[in-house]
Order: sequence, then C-alpha cells, then structure tokens
Amino acid sequence: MPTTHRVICPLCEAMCGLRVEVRDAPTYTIGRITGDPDDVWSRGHLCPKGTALGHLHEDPSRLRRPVVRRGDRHHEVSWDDAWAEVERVLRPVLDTDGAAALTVYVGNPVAHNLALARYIGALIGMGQAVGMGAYYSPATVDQWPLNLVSAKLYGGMWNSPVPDLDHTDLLLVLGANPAASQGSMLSAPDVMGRLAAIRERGGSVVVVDPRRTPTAAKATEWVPVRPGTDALLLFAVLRTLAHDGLLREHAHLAGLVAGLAEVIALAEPFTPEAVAGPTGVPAATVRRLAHDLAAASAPALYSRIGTCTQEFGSLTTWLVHVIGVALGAVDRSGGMLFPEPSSWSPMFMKPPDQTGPGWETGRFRSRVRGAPEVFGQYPVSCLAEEITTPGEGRLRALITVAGNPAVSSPGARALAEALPGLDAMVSVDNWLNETSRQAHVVLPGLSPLEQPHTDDLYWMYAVRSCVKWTDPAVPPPTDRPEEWQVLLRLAGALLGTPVADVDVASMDDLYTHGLVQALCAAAGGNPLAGRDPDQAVAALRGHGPERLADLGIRVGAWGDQLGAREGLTLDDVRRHPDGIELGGLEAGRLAAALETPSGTIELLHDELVSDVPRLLERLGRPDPGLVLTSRRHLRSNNSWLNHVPALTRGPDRCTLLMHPEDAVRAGVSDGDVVCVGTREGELSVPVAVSDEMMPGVVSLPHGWAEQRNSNLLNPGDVVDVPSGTIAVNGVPCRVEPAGVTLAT
Ligand SMILES: Nc1nc2c(c(=O)[nH]1)N[C@H]1C(S)=C(S)[C@@H](COP(=O)(O)OP(=O)(O)OC[C@H]3O[C@@H](n4cnc5c(=O)[nH]c(N)nc54)[C@H](O)[C@@H]3O)O[C@H]1N2
Ligand SMILES: Nc1nc2c(c(=O)[nH]1)N[C@H]1C(S)=C(S)[C@@H](COP(=O)(O)OP(=O)(O)OC[C@H]3O[C@@H](n4cnc5c(=O)[nH]c(N)nc54)[C@H](O)[C@@H]3O)O[C@H]1N2
Ligand code: SF4
Ligand SMILES: [Mo]
Repeated sequence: MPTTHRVICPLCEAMCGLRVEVRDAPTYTIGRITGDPDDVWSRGHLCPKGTALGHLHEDPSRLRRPVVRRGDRHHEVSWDDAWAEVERVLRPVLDTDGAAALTVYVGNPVAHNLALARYIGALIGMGQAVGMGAYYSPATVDQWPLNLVSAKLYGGMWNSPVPDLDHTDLLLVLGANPAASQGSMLSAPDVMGRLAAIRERGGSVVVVDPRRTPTAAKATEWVPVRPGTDALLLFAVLRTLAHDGLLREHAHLAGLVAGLAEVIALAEPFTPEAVAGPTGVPAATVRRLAHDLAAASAPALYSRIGTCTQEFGSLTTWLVHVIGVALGAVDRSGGMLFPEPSSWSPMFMKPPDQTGPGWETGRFRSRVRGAPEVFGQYPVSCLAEEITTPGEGRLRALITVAGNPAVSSPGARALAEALPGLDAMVSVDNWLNETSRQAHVVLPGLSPLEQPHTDDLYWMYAVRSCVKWTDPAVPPPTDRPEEWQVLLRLAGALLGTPVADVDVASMDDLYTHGLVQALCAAAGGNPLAGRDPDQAVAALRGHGPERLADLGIRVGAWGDQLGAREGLTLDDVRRHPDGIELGGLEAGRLAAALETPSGTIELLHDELVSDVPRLLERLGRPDPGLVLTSRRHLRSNNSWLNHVPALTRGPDRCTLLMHPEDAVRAGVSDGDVVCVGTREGELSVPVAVSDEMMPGVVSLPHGWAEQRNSNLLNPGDVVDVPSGTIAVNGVPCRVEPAGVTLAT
C-alpha cells in the first residue's frame, strides 16, 4: 500500500502543495503525484514539472555519492575521500592567494531549497569575512534590475509591490509569460486561471511581448514590441498621462512619494510619435494604452524577465513602478500591493557592507573589465575573464552551488573554456551537468523528496499570505550529510580549518547566533531589536535549517516574536499539513513597507536618471535588424529538466521561432535546420515558422546544452548599465540555411 505524503513543490515560485504516493519500505518508489486540493494556498494546482519530481528522485543519473574527476572520468568516492579531495585542491589556493582567489556561484535552485537558501549566506558571508570579493549568480541574467529598483524606490532589494491579480481590472504585463513560467517575482498558483478571471469579471489583460505567447494569446490584447525598447514605450505612456491631463492627486500617496514631477519631466522627448519607430508600437496604441490605464478603476503593471534581461532593464523596471505610482495604483486595492510575508528571510537583512542610509552600487569594480559591483555581484559574464586573465587577484578557485553557468551565462563558450583552468573547483550539485562536470569534486545533496521544505523569499511576492511546512516524503539516507552541512563545512574550510575537521554543529551555532545578533542589533522595525541575542537563540527549537525556519516564522508578521506575544512558531505550522491561510493582499501597507531613508517612495536616483541619455541615444539608433530573444517552456526548468524523458517527450522544443516574412527573407522553411549567428557565435537548430513572432524578432529557448545552448549566441558584454544585467533579449543576429557559411 502506498502512503500519501504532502510535499511543497520546490520547482518554481508557485510553491504548490502536492500529494506524493510513496510505496512502502524498502523500495520507497514514487507513485502518483497530484495537486493537493486541501492545500490552503494552491488548492490543487500543479503543472507538468511538479509531476516530474518522482522522475528526478528516481533518476539513475542523480548523484547519491560524491564524485571526483580524474581527467575526463568521474569516480564515485566516499565522503571522507571527497573531503580529502576538497582539501587537496582548495587548501593550496587559500594558503598562497587567500580567499580573494576564490568565488562562489549561487545557482537558481538555491532559492527553492530549504537548506541551501538558509545556509548559502554562511558560505558567502564567511568567505567575504576572510577576503573573498564579489560572488556570482544568475541574478545578472535575471531580476537584478528589479532588485535595484526595489532597493532604490522602496528601500529593500527584495521589497516591491506585486499586482493584485485577484482584484485588478486592467493588468499590463510586460516581458513575462506565466503560461510557461507560472509566475516570477509573483507567487500565485494558477496564474493563468487568475488572468482568465480578470477577463471574466469584465477587466482586461494586455501583454507587451515580441511574441504572441500562450499568455498573450489568452489576453485581451497583445502589443508586440521590439525587444529592448520597453523603456521608450513606457516613457511615452508616462508623457501621455501627463500631457493629456490624466494624472490626479492620489490622497493615499500624499506625502509618501518623492520625485514624480522630475521623472515626468524626463519623459518629455519620448513622444508617442518618436518611440513608434524603434518600439514598433504605433503612436495611437501608446496613447490608447495610457488612456486605458488612466480610465481603469484598478490598473496594475507587472514586468518580468523579458524587461530585465535587456539593454534597458533598469529603466524599464523603474518606469513600471513610476507609472504605478503616477496612476495611484501602488498601495491601492486591485493595483500593486505589498505582500505581508509569513516568514522573515536572512535575505531581507541589509548586507553589513551596505553601511549608508540607502543602497550603494559601484563600490568596487571588477579587475578585468572594470565592471561596477551591484549588491556584491558583477555581471556573471565577468567570471570567465576573471579566471583566465593572469595577474594579481586572478580567480583560481570556484565553488558552484546548484548552478550551471556553463549553460546559463551569456558568453558561455568562454566560461566553459575557462573552467578547466581553475586550480580548484568544487560543485555542490545533484547532477553532473555541463558545469559540475568540470569540478574536481562534486558534493551531492538529497533529492527534494528526501528533504523537508518551506519557502521564505517567495512569500514576499505572494498574492496571499500563507505559511506551510512539509516533511520529507521519503526517509533521507542517514549515511550522507545534508546540504546545509556541506555548505557549513566548506565555510569552515574557508575560515582555515581542514575541511574534514570542521565542527559543523559549532558552525551552525555561530551562524545562527550571528543572524540573531544582527537582528537584535538592528534598528526598530524588527521584533528582535534590542533583545538579548543569547536568550533569543535559546528560545529557538531544533538545529540546522529547521531552527532557521523557526526563526523566520517567529519573527515574521504572524510570529510569536520568540515568546514576546501570542503567535506562530514552526511547531504550530507543522501541525497544519495543508498550510495556514493568513489573508489576502491589502492596501494600506505602504508606509510600513517603505524602508527608504526618507520614508517615501524615492523615485529619483542618479543611477537611473544618468541612464536616460543612453535611452535617448537608442531613440536615434538605426534599427538593428533581426534580433534574438529568449523564452521558456512549461515543461522546462532552466537547464536541468531537459534530460528528463517524461518532460521532453513530443516534438523538439529547442526551435528557433521566426515570423513567415523573415523566413522567406532568410530562404528557410518550417522545420529546416538553420544556422543562427551573432557576433558571439553560431549554432544550428530547427526553425519553427510562425506568426506568433513579430517580424524582425526570433526566439530561442534557453537552457539547452552543448551545441544548442542559446548562450553561445549571447555576448557577455551588452549590459543594462545601472544593474549590470546582461541582455539576452534584443541581440542582433542573422539566420541562414544551415550549411551556408555565415559572413562575419
Ligand atoms: N539566454 C538565457 N540565459 C538565461 C536565462 C534566459 O532566459 N535566457 N535565464 C536565466 C535565469 S532566469 C536563471 S535563474 C538562470 C539559471 O541558471 P543556473 O542557476 O546557473 O542553472 P540551472 O539551469 O538552474 O541549473 C541548476 C543546477 O542545479 C542542480 N540542482 C538542481 N536541484 C538541486 C538541489 O536540490 N541541490 C543541488 N545542490 N543542486 C541542484 C542541477 O544539476 C542543475 O543543473 O539561467 C539564466 N540564463
Ligand atoms: N516552466 C518553467 N518555468 C520557469 C522557469 C523555466 O525555465 N521553465 N524558470 C524560472 C525562472 S528561473 C524564472 S526567472 C522565471 C521567468 O519567468 P518569466 O519572466 O515569465 O519568463 P519567460 O517565460 O521567459 O517570459 C519572458 C517573456 O519575455 C519576452 N520578451 C523577450 N524580450 C522582450 C522585450 O524586450 N520586451 C518585452 N516586453 N518582452 C520580451 C519573451 O518573448 C517571453 O515571452 O520563470 C521561472 N519558471
Ligand atoms: S507550478 Fe508546477 S513547478 Fe511550480 S510549484 Fe506548482 S507544480 Fe511545482
Ligand atoms: Mo531565474
């Protein structure tokens, strides 16, 4: 008889509650996986990825033991031998060049994994304490513009309002395709059902995207836009709002906004007529959009990766929020509201090196290309050159944690070629992927079904407040360390202890104590401010990630503040396996949510204003011709589900989408293998000819390996200047029948 377990799906930001059938010991094979109808948050929703958790768990290629590389071959070893290998490769680098010669790459699954999310800060923080410089992550091919805008406007890098999907009557979506992604920086199970409901209640959904995505196809209107020009479009919308007398005073924002008039003044050159050519959006459409937004009773704007990973990611994201403020949509029901997260996260703490009242960027620069840091990171495309360029400060050691930068980073070829030059490379990863394959040693964690789970960060972007916890569905093997222990052991090694000798329990105490101490020392606004750290730590239950989850829930909005009041603890949450419903989004949270020095939404910042001339230059730039964009598929998860047979059945998805007119011009037909080239590189893929693309734009999915890796085409040096985010949308390209040598 199988037993049914509840599991929070860790594969995306929707955080669905699933039911997983597990056959009894000794096999513990996984049976059916279904949406949990009783889950108070997701109410039975799931997508095809969730059903694949069993395949991931049972995947014979998932690493269950550490692996060391000898030449091109990988050998399973004992944990003792793995630690010895870590010590063998890492110690000489640390002894000679110190931690400055090492960096950490933090991959995407870290944010979705209880242990990794809670302890990655220990590895990075302790590394930096002994001299490590910048670290790397896919954030600079993702949401860094949103982090920058959040920090500047609202005062916290993970603090921004989300669209009130369930009450808006006009949702403007830019550069997001939740039909595939299931929502990003917006946690809402069944986003597509919620979008359909907007239309059912008489509202509209407008999607701005170069592709008529499945999301756009279900919307009221699709507005095709030339990639990388959304900021032009939004400035023209803002200008129209101002010129056509559509802006009103909004009593609920009185005294809470600074700089709106100045930003509106910056919009002056961006007339609807001026932007029509570059954006491909007719002036009349721009005007109508502005008037529709002003006429809606509850408009909301939502933008995501298509508007971040482009040349003007920060300006675009900024203007989304400026317009939200100008319309009075921010902090209004049905508009853009600040979620009340059920859990505090270590990520919400302002890093200790941000010493000023606001948030600074560009405090130091990368050694080779002089890229300014943004929140401690350089563009991830800097990693290769920092490894290969000789000289003082060269990176000689890399620890990757749940990442695959050899596929996911623009300029991927350079990185793939650089990795073998490292003196020490350690990957904490569950698979041998294109990146971890290069590591001297790979240290695997448990499968998602063998671990407990609760999210923290994503509740900051959730359309309702809930809290959940699930226990492992399958008993974890006891002969292996868990990933938080692996991270603490590596952190201890950076501090100087031979890795095999690190006292993980003491490291855990040290780290937990440090977090609590920082909370106690912080100024008001957090329930531990002024409390005694020793007593606070003593009030926590358990150890490891469970203790940190207890901390997060107890200092969260519904928490018991470690005994200071009636409220939730992790134990309470565990008693409610379907989760605890805490309430919907509410207006009126703005004043409490703002963390800016002035206590207002600070719209005006040098970093953003000084980028406007670059946008003006774009206005006059000749059209770049055919450009490349990125996309996702419902059955993918970045680079790591494309080898799971259950998810890759059916027609080849790694196709270049191309408009029929462009296909004719290029002399290619549907199904042909074509050669796509950019100044960075070229590759061959089948073309899918479809009018779902706007003319002049082609789309290639990211996350496919080796010769189909779209990041072989994306140069690493085209960045959104304020945030350092790399453009993978709007890259000039050529398409020709395969077999023809491309002109260079
Ligand atoms: N061209 C282009 N490039 C992009 C994007 C794009 O849209 N276009 N998107 C970007 C975005 S948004 C992101 S987030 C990145 C993703 O970039 P990365 O985070 O670098 O890569 P992933 O493909 O998510 O690979 C994560 C790896 O983690 C491992 N893994 C999975 N689960 C676990 C676990 O529980 N523990 C451990 N230790 N390892 C695990 C798997 O082996 C997997 O290969 O790609 C970015 N790159
Ligand atoms: N199934 C699945 N779900 C995922 C992932 C996955 O790989 N697969 N990855 C997860 C991760 S890590 C992330 S970050 C999120 C991302 O979540 P989303 O932001 O929803 O990502 P995409 O589905 O890639 O949608 C981006 C859209 O931007 C459009 N676009 C490209 N360039 C431009 C432009 O210049 N302007 C505008 N307006 N639009 C443009 C593209 O055509 C595409 O439709 O998804 C998460 N969810
Ligand atoms: S939408 Fe799919 S991948 Fe995302 S949490 Fe739900 S089941 Fe998992
Ligand atoms: Mo992402």
